[in-house]
Amino acid sequence: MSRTAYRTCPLCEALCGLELTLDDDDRVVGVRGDKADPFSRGFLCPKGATLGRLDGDPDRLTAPLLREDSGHAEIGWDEAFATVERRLRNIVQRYGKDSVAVYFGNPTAHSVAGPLYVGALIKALGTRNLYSASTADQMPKHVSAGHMFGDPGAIPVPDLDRTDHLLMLGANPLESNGSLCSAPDFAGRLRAIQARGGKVTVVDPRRTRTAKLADQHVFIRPGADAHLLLALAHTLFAEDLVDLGALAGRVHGLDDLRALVVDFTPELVAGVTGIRPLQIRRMARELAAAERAAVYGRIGTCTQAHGTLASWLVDVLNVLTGNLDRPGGAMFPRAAHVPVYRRKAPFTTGRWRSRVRDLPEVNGEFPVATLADEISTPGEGQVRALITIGGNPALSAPGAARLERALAGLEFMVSVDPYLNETTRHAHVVLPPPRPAQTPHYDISLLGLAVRNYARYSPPVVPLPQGRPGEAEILARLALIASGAGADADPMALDEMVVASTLAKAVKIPGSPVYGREPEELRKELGSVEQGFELRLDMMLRLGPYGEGFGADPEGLTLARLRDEHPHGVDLGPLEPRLDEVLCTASGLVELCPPSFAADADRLRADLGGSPPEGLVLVGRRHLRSNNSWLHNVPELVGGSNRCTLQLNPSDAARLGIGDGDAVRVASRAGTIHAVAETTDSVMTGVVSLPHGWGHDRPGTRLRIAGAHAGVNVNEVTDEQEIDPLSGNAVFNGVPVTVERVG
Ligand SMILES: Nc1nc2c(c(=O)[nH]1)N[C@H]1C(S)=C(S)[C@@H](COP(=O)(O)OP(=O)(O)OC[C@H]3O[C@@H](n4cnc5c(=O)[nH]c(N)nc54)[C@H](O)[C@@H]3O)O[C@H]1N2
Ligand SMILES: Nc1nc2c(c(=O)[nH]1)N[C@H]1C(S)=C(S)[C@@H](COP(=O)(O)OP(=O)(O)OC[C@H]3O[C@@H](n4cnc5c(=O)[nH]c(N)nc54)[C@H](O)[C@@H]3O)O[C@H]1N2
Ligand code: SF4
Ligand SMILES: [Mo]
Repeated sequence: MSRTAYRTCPLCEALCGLELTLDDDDRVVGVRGDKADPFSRGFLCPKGATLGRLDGDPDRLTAPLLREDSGHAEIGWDEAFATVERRLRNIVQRYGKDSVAVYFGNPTAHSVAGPLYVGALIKALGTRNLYSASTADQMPKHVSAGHMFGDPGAIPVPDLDRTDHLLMLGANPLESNGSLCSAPDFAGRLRAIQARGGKVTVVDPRRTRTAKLADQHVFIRPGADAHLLLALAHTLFAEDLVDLGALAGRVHGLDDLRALVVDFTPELVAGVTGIRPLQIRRMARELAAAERAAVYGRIGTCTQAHGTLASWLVDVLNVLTGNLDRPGGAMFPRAAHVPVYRRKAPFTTGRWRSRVRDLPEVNGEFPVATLADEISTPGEGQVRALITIGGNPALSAPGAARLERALAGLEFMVSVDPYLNETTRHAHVVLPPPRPAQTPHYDISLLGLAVRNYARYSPPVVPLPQGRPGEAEILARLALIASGAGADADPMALDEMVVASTLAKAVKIPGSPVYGREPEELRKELGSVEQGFELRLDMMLRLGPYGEGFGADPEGLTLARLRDEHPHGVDLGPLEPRLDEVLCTASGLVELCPPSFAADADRLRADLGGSPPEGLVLVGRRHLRSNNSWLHNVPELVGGSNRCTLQLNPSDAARLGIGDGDAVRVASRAGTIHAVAETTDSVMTGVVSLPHGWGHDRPGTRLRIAGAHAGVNVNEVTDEQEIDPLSGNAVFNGVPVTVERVG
């Protein structure tokens, strides 16, 4: 007898509801879109459709591993935690707290465990050596939001379902399914813009599937988005098209901005962007003329040399056209688990600096681009041990070959990861989280980025076997080890501590639903739970904007109500203007021209002048059936269009004597790799493209399918010495390379 169960897809930011079919042995034998989910309404992509294959992957680790001379061998959970405790304590005693680094990767943003426990682990370790995939991804957007709105988490999303005009830069949602903008069936939502008479414009050095769907595609030279956006702002001022609308009186720095953009004429940036001045003017006029418009930039605008400036200027345009915080413009979603009464201290960076390259801390992190430096440079404060959680930096970080060598030299490494892969093969202890079917789901990191206010909680579909910890428990136990409480401490103790301290704060904040109440009494109302994360999630939902407020609104959300009354999720309505809830700059205004950004614009001027740069530059690309480095072990998802080829324009190929299918050598300052050429006019001249997440030919891994479709690691040619200075973000796009035919 088969049964049906429901959960959210954990694989990307689209948050699709899934309907799973399970057989008698609790294997996932079928996956369909959950038609009753009010947000995704049955939408599903090929990755979600094969979640059963991933869930049942025979290469998935089921027990902890210990690295021995002969390779990795299985050990018991107690022994694994005891080993971690012993070896970490030893290293901290000898070298101090900063000798232990933490790196957490992309899947931690898709779990309950990551957002709830990684912070506690870092606090308990007391280390400043914190690294994550954020500095290979969206850190520029956090810095932009931090300086403009005061809160690095206040990232506006395009109100896709109501806009009439979408200007999209460096995003390819038809392959990625969207990012920093959760919108299941992104393509359907773009078509709906067109169906209601609106316009979609895509700016990308490649003619992507998204560009083909769009009404207009504009090729841009990689890394030149900030130049383009400044010229668009220039045109708005020059043609008297600036109209702040309801934002008038709520922004600071308009005059500084006007002064900054005054010489960035469309003519001036035409060479560096590769876009004709007339085209730029037309784009600015259309943006200003649209009833409701939104500008949206994603990874192509972040992982480049001017990532922060480009991210900032996207929202500058939203402000200048009066589209920030209004329906159909760029809006701030309201997540059900984030209290709106809490005020954050205004954002700042550089509170401490990295040891080797003297780079500023951003959001409490150092750039992943300097992790290899900190591990391999001797001296006081050198990193000797590393904890990775849901990350594969051996493939995903810039300058990856150097980082891999550094990983191999660590005294101790522990990885929380379901696979023995290119990174975790270096770990002395691997702690595997259970399969998705055994894992609860609530999108703590992503619901604040959804294009409708929405919430969904999925309990585990299959119970955990006796003695097997969930990922929340694994991370809680690591945090307790780091705090000195020991490998045997009750993991729930951590959650009780967090709940007690959150409630103690909440009762003191006027405006909170529990202002003036007794924390102990509130704790009692939460009752008893089986697992600590439930306690915390329940508390967060109750204190949140739709919450039951510990009695303040008896109809409001609790974890039990979300789980039992809304098993397919609950629609909490369209996005609403809420700038006042969000803003926490020192001035209380939107900072339109933060001084550090204006100063960084000098680097843009250095790029200007004369003829466009010669030589080839490298950009990335994503394929629909990929997910960074870790879905290549699912047979249905490799092959076909999902191939690790070097795409180049036929005119460049002819000039270099390269034919389609030829073997080529791609070289940069950082390294050299070999790939197969694929000629296509979908990439502009002067640009070549390789996807990331490949290079599965390392010894000592357990990835049978991926190993047979190895590909090459593009990050052996991306350069860890090049970063966006304001955010420390890696530069994956616009990397200067040479390409030659071999053989
Ligand atoms: N050249 C180039 N490089 C890039 C990019 C690019 O566009 N071009 N993109 C960058 C971006 S945007 C990102 S986000 C990074 C990603 O960088 P990473 O997060 O470092 O890499 P992933 O490939 O996502 O690796 C995810 C890891 O998590 C493990 N995992 C899977 N599920 C779970 C789980 O439930 N729990 C735990 N604990 N682990 C799990 C997988 O086995 C894998 O080891 O890569 C970056 N690197
Ligand atoms: N199928 C699939 N989906 C994914 C992932 C995956 O690996 N595979 N990864 C997930 C992750 S971690 C993330 S962060 C998101 C990313 O989601 P998206 O941002 O939509 O990612 P991409 O598809 O890489 O699109 C980036 C686009 O930027 C273009 N580009 C490169 N350089 C520049 C530039 O200088 N300027 C401009 N304007 N464009 C440029 C590239 O050609 C590419 O088309 O996707 C997520 N979803
Ligand atoms: S679009 Fe993303 S969330 Fe939806 S099914 Fe595909 S991978 Fe899962
Ligand atoms: Mo990402």
